[in-house]
Amino acid sequence: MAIEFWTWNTPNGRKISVALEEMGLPYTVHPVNISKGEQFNPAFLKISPNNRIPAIVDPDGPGGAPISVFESGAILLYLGMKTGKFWPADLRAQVPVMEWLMWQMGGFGPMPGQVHHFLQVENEADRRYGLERYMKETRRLYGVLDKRLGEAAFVAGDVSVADFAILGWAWRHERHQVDLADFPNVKRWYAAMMARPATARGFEVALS
Ligand SMILES: N[C@@H](CCC(=O)N[C@@H](CS)C(=O)NCC(=O)O)C(=O)O
Repeated sequence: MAIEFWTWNTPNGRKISVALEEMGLPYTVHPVNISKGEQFNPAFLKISPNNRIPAIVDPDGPGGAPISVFESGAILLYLGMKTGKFWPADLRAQVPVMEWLMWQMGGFGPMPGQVHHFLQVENEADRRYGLERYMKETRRLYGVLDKRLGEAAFVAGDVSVADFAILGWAWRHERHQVDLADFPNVKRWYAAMMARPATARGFEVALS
């Protein structure tokens, strides 16, 4: 049975459409218009108590009973563990996937997200302060990623759910004003990921 995918056309939403496509899982898109406040609808809050997209409902959850999952990192881990795809079986190989997934969730998302926010601030002093702070940190994170991708083809060696998580935000590099030419290993990885047919479908599917 198809997984219900509650989402909107944002970096955190795209992580999951890419993963669902890459894993070949059937799903139905349920748009949640976050600019109209639909994330506060009681029915959505039941599956996503932090009023954020994305969330999923898997009718074929563990033991054959339905399960809902919120937080994109938890969804990626759930889908990886459920299918055994893009999630290695071996604990040693799982460690870098967890590391880079947590790195994305804790920094490479929250920081460029602040850049997106401060770009819209009208008060010039506030805008300058916020952009200086968060653009600097965003560029530092791109530097960390670039170094890693100079050592490994994908962040955890083979393509994993961690790449899908990071890609969702790298997809918005123009919006947070990062030129990938400054980070050649990220640029190479970005092109390789985007050339994957299932990943491309994950970015093309209508989410809004
Ligand atoms: N840590 C969460 C963040 C999700 C998140 O920030 N979602 C945004 C869209 S990208 C949202 O739903 N915003 C609605 C709101 O702030 O009310 C995750 O990774 O799932």
